[in-house]
Amino acid sequence: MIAFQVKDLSCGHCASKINRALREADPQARVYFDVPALRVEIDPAHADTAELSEAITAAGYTPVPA
Ligand SMILES: [Cu+2]
Repeated sequence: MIAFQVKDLSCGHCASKINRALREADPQARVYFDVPALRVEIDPAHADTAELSEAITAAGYTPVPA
């Protein structure tokens, strides 16, 4: 499991944008959000931490490994 704190993850709309970006990077990944905790957890099929971080950044958010 790979986890990030995303301080600008403020609502379900943000979560859906991040989810879409992560699934483009790794279509088989399992993605779990805890919006109140500003946290996303990914159980990847093949992507590594750097690739997932880049996908979140490209979607316009700022992930910090957690
Ligand atoms: Cu939002």
